[in-house]
Amino acid sequence: MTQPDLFGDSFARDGVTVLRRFAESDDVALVAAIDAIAAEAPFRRMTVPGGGQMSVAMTNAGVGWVTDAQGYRYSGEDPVSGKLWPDLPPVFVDLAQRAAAEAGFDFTPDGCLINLYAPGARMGLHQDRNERDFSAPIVSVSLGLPARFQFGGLRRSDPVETLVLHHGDVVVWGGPARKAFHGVLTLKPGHHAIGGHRYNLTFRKAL
Ligand code: MD6
Ligand code: FE
Repeated sequence: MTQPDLFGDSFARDGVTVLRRFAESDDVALVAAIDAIAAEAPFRRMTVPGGGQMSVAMTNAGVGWVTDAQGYRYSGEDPVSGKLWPDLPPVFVDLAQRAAAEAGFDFTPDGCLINLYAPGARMGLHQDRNERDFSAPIVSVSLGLPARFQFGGLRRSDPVETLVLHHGDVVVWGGPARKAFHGVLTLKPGHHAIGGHRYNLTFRKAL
C-alpha cells in the first residue's frame, strides 16, 4: 500500500510502490550495517565499459554488481580483494522482505548494491537488466541527503518524471516498471544527521 504523500511530490506508476519513510526507524542499524560492510569491502568508484569512472562509489553485500572494462555483471567476489562480498546482514533482508510484502511481492534478495553519493555525484539514465529473473522486484532504500530521482519509460528517449527521494523512503519496483529507464540528478550539498551524503541500497534477486 502506498503511504499518504508527505512530501508534496506524488507519484503513481504501474508497478511502482513508494513507501515514504518506511526505513526511517531502522536508519541507525542500517548505517551501522553499511559501515561494517564498507570496512570489509570499501566503497570504490568503478569503471564503466566505455572507460569512464562512475561518480557514485559502490560496494555490495551478498551477490555483488560490478562493472569494469569488460562490462556489467553480478559476481560473488569483490574484484578488489578477491574475497566473497560480505554477507547480507539480517537487518537488510528483513527490511527488503517487509517492503516487498507491502507492495504485494514475496521477495527475498540475494544481493544488495550500496551506492554512496557525495555532493556532485549523479547516475545517468539506465535500465537494471543484469538480473536473471525480471519477475522479482527491486527494493530501493534511500538514506541521508535527498535525491532527485528520474523515472522514465521503456525507451531511453521516453519522457522522465522527477521524484524526490528522502531519508528513509523505500521504493519497490516490479511488474511493468521493472525495466523502466531511471537515473539520479547531481546530488546537491546539504546537511543530514547521517552525514553530508546519500546512500541508496538496492536489493535484488540477481541469480
Ligand atoms: C539510486 N537507484 O537511487 C539509484 N535501480 O541511487 C537505482 O539505480 C535503482 O533505485 C533499480 C531499481 C531501483 C533503483
Ligand atoms: Fe538502477
